[in-house]
Amino acid sequence: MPAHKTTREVGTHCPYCALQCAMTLQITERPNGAVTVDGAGPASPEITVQGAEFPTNRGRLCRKGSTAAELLSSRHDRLRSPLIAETDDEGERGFREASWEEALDHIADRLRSIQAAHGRDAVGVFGSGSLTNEKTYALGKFARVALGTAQIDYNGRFCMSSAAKASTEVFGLDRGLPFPLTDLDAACTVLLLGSNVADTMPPFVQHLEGARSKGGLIVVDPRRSTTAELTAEGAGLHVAPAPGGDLVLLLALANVLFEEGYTDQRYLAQRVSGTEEFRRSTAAWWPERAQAATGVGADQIRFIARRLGSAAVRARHGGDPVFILTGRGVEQHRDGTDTARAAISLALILGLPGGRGGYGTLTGQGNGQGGRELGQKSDQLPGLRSITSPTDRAHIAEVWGVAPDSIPGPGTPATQLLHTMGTRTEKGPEGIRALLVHGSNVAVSAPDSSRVLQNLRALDLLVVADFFLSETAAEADVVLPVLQWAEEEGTMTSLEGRLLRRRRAVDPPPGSRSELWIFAELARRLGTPTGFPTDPAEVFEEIRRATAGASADYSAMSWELLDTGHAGYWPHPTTGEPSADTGRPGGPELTSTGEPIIGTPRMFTSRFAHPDGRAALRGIRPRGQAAPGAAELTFTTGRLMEHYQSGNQTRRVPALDAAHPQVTVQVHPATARQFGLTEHGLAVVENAQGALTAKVVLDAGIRADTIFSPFHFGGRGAANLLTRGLTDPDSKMPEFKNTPVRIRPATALEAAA
Ligand SMILES: Nc1nc2c(c(=O)[nH]1)N[C@H]1C(S)=C(S)[C@@H](COP(=O)(O)OP(=O)(O)OC[C@H]3O[C@@H](n4cnc5c(=O)[nH]c(N)nc54)[C@H](O)[C@@H]3O)O[C@H]1N2
Ligand SMILES: Nc1nc2c(c(=O)[nH]1)N[C@H]1C(S)=C(S)[C@@H](COP(=O)(O)OP(=O)(O)OC[C@H]3O[C@@H](n4cnc5c(=O)[nH]c(N)nc54)[C@H](O)[C@@H]3O)O[C@H]1N2
Ligand code: SF4
Ligand SMILES: [Mo]
Repeated sequence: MPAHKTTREVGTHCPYCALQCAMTLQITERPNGAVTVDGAGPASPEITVQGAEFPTNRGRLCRKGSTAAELLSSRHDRLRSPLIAETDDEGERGFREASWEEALDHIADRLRSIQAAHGRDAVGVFGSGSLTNEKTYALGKFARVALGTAQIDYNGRFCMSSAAKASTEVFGLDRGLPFPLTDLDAACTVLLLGSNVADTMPPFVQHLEGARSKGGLIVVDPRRSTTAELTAEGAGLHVAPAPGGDLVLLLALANVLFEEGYTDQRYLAQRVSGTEEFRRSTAAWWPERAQAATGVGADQIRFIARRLGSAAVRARHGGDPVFILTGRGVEQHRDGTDTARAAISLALILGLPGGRGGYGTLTGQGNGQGGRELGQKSDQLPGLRSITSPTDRAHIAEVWGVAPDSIPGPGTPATQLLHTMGTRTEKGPEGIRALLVHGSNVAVSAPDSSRVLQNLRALDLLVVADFFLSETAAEADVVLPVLQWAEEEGTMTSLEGRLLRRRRAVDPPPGSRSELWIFAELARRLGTPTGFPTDPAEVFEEIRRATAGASADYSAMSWELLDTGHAGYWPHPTTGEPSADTGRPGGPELTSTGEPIIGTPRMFTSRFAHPDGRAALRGIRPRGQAAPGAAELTFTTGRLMEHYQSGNQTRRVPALDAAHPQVTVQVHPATARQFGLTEHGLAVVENAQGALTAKVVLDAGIRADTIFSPFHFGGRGAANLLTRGLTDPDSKMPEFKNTPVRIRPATALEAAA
């Protein structure tokens, strides 16, 4: 007799990227007497996933989303107990299972003694854009209040910091898309720089259909990516500058727009400052000069500028909107902030932001937006508040119930934190001595990963919270098993600044604990008088108070409204400007699926976020870069459709693993001939940092001077063995997309290793 089955449905959002596609989980549970595959814990539910009706994904999911529930089912490699590292008599390192009591006591003891010996800032905390808003907020508070350390930063430093910095400087505020994603549908022209949405957010592509049908999708990428392919057959244009050429390309586009009179003089006079300064800095970049620097033809530069310019002129008279969007391809560079600034400046001189289209950056991680505004960045407090502003500090101190002076100042940005941790000089320890990691696999995803691995091993204490043993967790002194997306409640903020409810759908495996509970337990052991609520709804109430009056204001949002199908876009203040819900004659504005909108779906419609209400342009001058040597190629990195980030989740899904089981290097056929490489043979890519062994994939769509690998693999297949620790001076974002390397066939010995 089969056990009695019950099936129920839970509506939630995908665990992976910032598009946060809506999905329905259908959960079938067999209660009585069923045993799990591995004998540990209750029967695993069968879960199927279906895309749900929602404005951004409209029922569609990518392959990662549709297989996401496989990781919720009981699996042999799911972490089920805290682990403490031990070395046996032969010197072999291993883990033993420990109780929560023992693991947390041990961590608290070690933290206390490390801080007593080396000071409070000797302990670092590393967070993530994968954490819910509630966990992000609690992590920042835990670091500053319970540990009293300034040293907290997160993986969004690798992802969003350049575009965030540029938006903050030019617009006065950073919301990835300052308009709903569905506004793109009406566009006649979209300039998409360094983003491969067709692989990184497949359901997004439907919002490019409008521009494609009008021949207006322009993709800038050194590869003919899946997205660049969307420009074929009259749908638009693909241009392929050499990596690092984007800034000059953008300045050259601006040069043509100024020269040929396409700029919006009225808009600039009323809403923008610094135009003349910006114009002067573009004067040196006439198309022929830019052609020599970027490899994009002067004719193509003029063509793109005229297309943008004439479309913007039509938009001024009620025509279709025009958008300029950037992704990691142009942002993960030493000049990523300047490049994002140039893209925003281009949108401004055309008069686009605030109604006729505009600029947006495509946020990457599931909670990449909430992650960068709720206080885990080294220089930030919740609400996009500044950690150096006395009024911001006072507001947060009041909410936390601590003295303003007790809140530490700015800490060290991620790359520098990881590259100095555990190191010593003659004068003593250089960087932090202990690190707590929540939601990142830095041993794979940080630049110059062999240095990061070496430094992780030199720490006095490494604690990693994860649900699977990542390459980083494998190095830990203590591993803490935590909950996955559908095992806990919370909120996420998507790439369009929209708050979403993430719902608990299944019970977590016994032995794992929520991170909110871990923070509360550690804080108690460290003797912190301040409360750390363990209920996410309670934390959300605190977030509302902490962000009240800040630029990322969540104060009028509530879980009840989100639960009853309201679409909440921040800022949604309790005071000040009325929300779209209450302020519109004729009732609330609705999303394309009929949900009433609360908060601010479109920003900058009447003013920018600087005190004078104007957007702030200024001059941008490329700093110049050394050209690669004669035998060198430019190594750039990025993503495959089937894997997510460091691959710690997707490499465990059989179908995704089978689609891409090992690291590849994409090479132009002419380059392969030049260097003696054969298709599907193994190549060694190397430089002073290290060497990567990868399977060769020939592709005539990539520039001959450039090669590409995904960064989803660890060990000898980690692309970050080659990337350097170079960072953008303004944002401290690392350069993942422009590394000089050499390439050669692997020797028989290397191939066998
Ligand atoms: N499948 C999948 N989807 C994801 C993720 C994932 O890991 N896997 N991660 C999520 C996250 S966190 C992020 S940040 C986003 C990232 O999303 P994207 O920004 O779309 O991702 P990337 O593949 O890193 O880079 C995009 C493109 O930039 C190009 N590129 C490389 N160098 C340059 C350059 O110098 N100039 C220009 N113009 N282009 C260049 C690459 O060839 C690539 O096609 O994706 C999110 N979605
Ligand atoms: N060469 C190269 N390197 C890159 C990039 C690139 O384009 N090229 N892109 C960069 C970018 S944009 C990003 S965003 C980073 C991402 O790289 P990582 O920061 O390494 O991100 P993930 O692989 O998503 O790591 C998340 C880890 O946390 C776990 N996890 C997921 N959710 C939670 C949670 O709620 N709590 C806890 N405790 N753990 C959780 C997962 O199992 C996984 O082990 O990589 C960067 N590195
Ligand atoms: S596009 Fe992103 S959010 Fe949507 S299903 Fe794929 S990974 Fe999930
Ligand atoms: Mo990212």
